[in-house]
Amino acid sequence: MTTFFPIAAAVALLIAPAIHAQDPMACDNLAKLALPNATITLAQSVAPGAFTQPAGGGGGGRGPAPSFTNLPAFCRVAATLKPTSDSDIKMEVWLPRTGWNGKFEVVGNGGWAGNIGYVNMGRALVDGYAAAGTDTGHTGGSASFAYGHPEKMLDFGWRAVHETTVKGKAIIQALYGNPTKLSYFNGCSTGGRQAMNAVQNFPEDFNGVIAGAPVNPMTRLHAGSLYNTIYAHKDEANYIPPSKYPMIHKAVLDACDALDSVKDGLIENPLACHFDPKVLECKGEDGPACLTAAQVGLAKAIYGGAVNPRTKEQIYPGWSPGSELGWRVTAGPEPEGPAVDTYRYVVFQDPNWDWHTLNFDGDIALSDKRGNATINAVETDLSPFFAHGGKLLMFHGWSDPNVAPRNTVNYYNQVADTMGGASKISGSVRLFMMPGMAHCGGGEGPNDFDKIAVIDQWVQTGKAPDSIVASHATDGKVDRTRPLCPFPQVAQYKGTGSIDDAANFTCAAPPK
Ligand SMILES: [Ca+2]
Repeated sequence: MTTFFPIAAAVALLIAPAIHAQDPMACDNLAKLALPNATITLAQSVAPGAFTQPAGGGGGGRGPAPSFTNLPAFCRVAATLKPTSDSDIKMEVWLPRTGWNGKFEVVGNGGWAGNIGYVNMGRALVDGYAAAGTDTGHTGGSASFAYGHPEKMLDFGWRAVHETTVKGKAIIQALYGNPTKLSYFNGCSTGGRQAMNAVQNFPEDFNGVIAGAPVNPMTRLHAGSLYNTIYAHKDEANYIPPSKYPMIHKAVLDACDALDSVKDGLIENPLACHFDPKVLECKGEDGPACLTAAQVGLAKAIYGGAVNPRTKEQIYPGWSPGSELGWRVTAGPEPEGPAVDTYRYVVFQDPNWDWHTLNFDGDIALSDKRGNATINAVETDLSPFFAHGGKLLMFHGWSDPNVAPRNTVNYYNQVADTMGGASKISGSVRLFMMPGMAHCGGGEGPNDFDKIAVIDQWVQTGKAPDSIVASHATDGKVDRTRPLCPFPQVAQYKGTGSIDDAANFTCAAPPK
């Protein structure tokens, strides 16, 4: 777009922070906005559907290759932030040209981040939000950036999201002339960990926070992941070939699907499922329909979780019955890449560290120390966030093979214990466990709901969600809806009507 911008207006801009949205030139002139420790590198009006993702961009999104043709006209602002001399944080804010709903959504990252979540920013924009995202201070999905760069580690750990939020609010104010009315953070996986850091360390940044499947404490999760890998390969006889995963999964469903009184291929409450893989032990020779005794040992290790061999302390909980189809993530041929990176670059600061050598006693103590100082978010007293009126929506798929869902249940219970019991926190935090959902989406269970609409409704009305309808689709067509229930409640069938229709279920305490 060709712009003409009188000098007088430019001077006025420097004096008055407000730029009026009706001024079609205002976006381009955000390039002149002065913000501390920040350089605006791009301020550009983007026509409807005209955005294309830069090479290497994206992340945080799921599904098919991103298409941005549905985006409305927006003002795209990119900035580089340097809160420390070693920082190099890239961020973007997308501001709707028309129809801004007055609110701000910051989107989270996945894995070791290293790119901006354009797909999720696009979704926020379509919903009428001003949206922001950050690469967290480095490029690419490896953690090698952190080697010898402690400040960059902190940028990844928590600072980039906070700085992006603060700068994003200032850019919104500058373009629209009004501050954002409400601000939300929306993340899953690493984004869930970022969400918990925001809640614990910057309780005034957001009015509502969505924390899905938090990779938190990241060092403990990655110890749990490597525990499975090490068990699988310390003796190759332990290794379960992925071709056996469906067989194990079917046996688990046969044992536990009906415990919730509905045979629907889903285990509503895996906490009540005490599947013993020993029932699958081969009577004679190894074969596709059974597990050897050594393989039974690995299956038990995966369900049981990482344990300190000396103290027997549970280092990290095991994965849940129902997760078998995804066991390749932690018990496959190779260790989980991000987990190895965590120990190489956060804990041992040794690029040549060999994952086979992880010991689950002293190394875990070291990982707590290094991790809690950088990337983990372990505080269970959330009073400052709640006192500020903040609402925290947590969710986690029960079949998640990447992040053990019981870890999120444990954290929720610890927050309740710290803060005087579940009834004291139910107006401020709710956890929705999702039967049959994999990591942040996918899987056999209802795995899709409008998270931002739920948190927005909660924040605006003050009424916490008592149930959320989620859906499952095949080839883009919804084939099941089901209520998600605030933990520890589970969905219970009313006894009549389709089991694929949420209307025929209620939320209730799990059957004894
Ligand atoms: Ca069931």
